[in-house]
Amino acid sequence: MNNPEVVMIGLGYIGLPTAALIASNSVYVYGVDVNPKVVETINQGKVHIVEPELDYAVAKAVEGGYLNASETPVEACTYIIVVPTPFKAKNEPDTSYVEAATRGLIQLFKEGDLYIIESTSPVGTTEKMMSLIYRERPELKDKLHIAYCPERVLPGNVMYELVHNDRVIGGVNEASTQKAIAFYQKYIKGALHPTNARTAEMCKLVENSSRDVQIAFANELSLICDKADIDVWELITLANKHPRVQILQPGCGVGGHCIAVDPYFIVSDFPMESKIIGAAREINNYKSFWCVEKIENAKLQFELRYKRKPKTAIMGLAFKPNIDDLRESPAKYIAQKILQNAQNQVHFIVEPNIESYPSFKLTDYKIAVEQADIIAFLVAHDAFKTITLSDDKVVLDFCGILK
Ligand code: SAJ
Repeated sequence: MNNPEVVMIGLGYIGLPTAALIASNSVYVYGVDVNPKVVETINQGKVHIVEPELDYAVAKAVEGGYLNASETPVEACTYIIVVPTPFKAKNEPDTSYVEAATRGLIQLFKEGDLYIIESTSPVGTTEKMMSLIYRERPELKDKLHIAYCPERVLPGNVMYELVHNDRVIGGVNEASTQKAIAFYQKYIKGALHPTNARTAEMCKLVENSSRDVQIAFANELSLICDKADIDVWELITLANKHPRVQILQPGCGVGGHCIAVDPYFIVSDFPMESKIIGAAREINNYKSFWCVEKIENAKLQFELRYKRKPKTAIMGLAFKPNIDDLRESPAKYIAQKILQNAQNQVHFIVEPNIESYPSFKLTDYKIAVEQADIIAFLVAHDAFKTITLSDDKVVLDFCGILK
């Protein structure tokens, strides 16, 4: 097979679905990942991540010869970087994976190529990578197309949203923006909105930070209502009857590797200005501690009242309802804290969306609910909505499952 049209660096939750989408248009995509197991799995036409319809898309693309994977890149015309941008200590963003991926491409670039970063990045990253490229390849200055194009797909609905969501396309100059739009419009039905690289980088961060602030407002209400002896779920339902009020739902904290992380990209670069954004992160993190306290307090009250230690059911470990993803999950954190303080009491850990998990012995939710004295709902899984609870149970509902 001749040289690929597209090289996709990073074959994870976003990179692999994006590679499969492009390949499904009979475009040869050469995927690159540092993990040899990921490379091997994909070359077998299989997937290493759970995402509806992805397995079929990857199998078809690999079988058709439009997708293969390797640990090192080759020459192409379009290069897309979709590697993680994790955090170092003290919430400092780490763009070393983006830089390493870019360095691995520098000798492959030729005039007219398109270089895109999709990874969530601090503002200015794309311009930094441009300087890096032109320092090493001065003869290519202003002859490459360079853009930042964030994605906003929802885990669990990626294959649909990749095609139908609007996208923001931020070139380092007008020609780069237009070149990136011409590329994406071959695969994407959503509108493509042109802007510059810095605005596109900030747009991604602002989308998730705005949601984090909204969730923090709901979580703060839940703390206030607990003190005010008001049902926060009823309160929010009533407030949302207002035509222009849309308060989100309190939870046991904010999980996932996006909403709980992206706001720190802004706070770390603009610490003096980002007061609400920083405070929202603190509130959402504090909510998980607060849930641990409420559960421990309920256990103590039970023992004082019934002169015996309670059996406690912890309902849900995933980072959000109806998924099996426990990465950065507040519920998982709460369960771990409760078990650390177990004092040989009985605890039932429930997660209906997974079979097993290394650090927890899981119990079926029906058994847990029947045998436990205290039932703490952390995640509003649909499976829990059929549960009927006898009056003798002590119920803590941190996720509105009972409303
Ligand atoms: N949560 C609440 N209350 C709510 C809504 C959510 O407590 O009312 C919690 C969830 O339980 C979860 C966390 O917030 O722990 C995040 O869940 P989510 O569904 O809000 O978001 P993600 O992380 O699955 O996906 C988000 C989406 N961004 C926005 O909705 C602005 C998605 O579009 C992004 O592409 C994704 O982050 C990402 O990868 O950036």
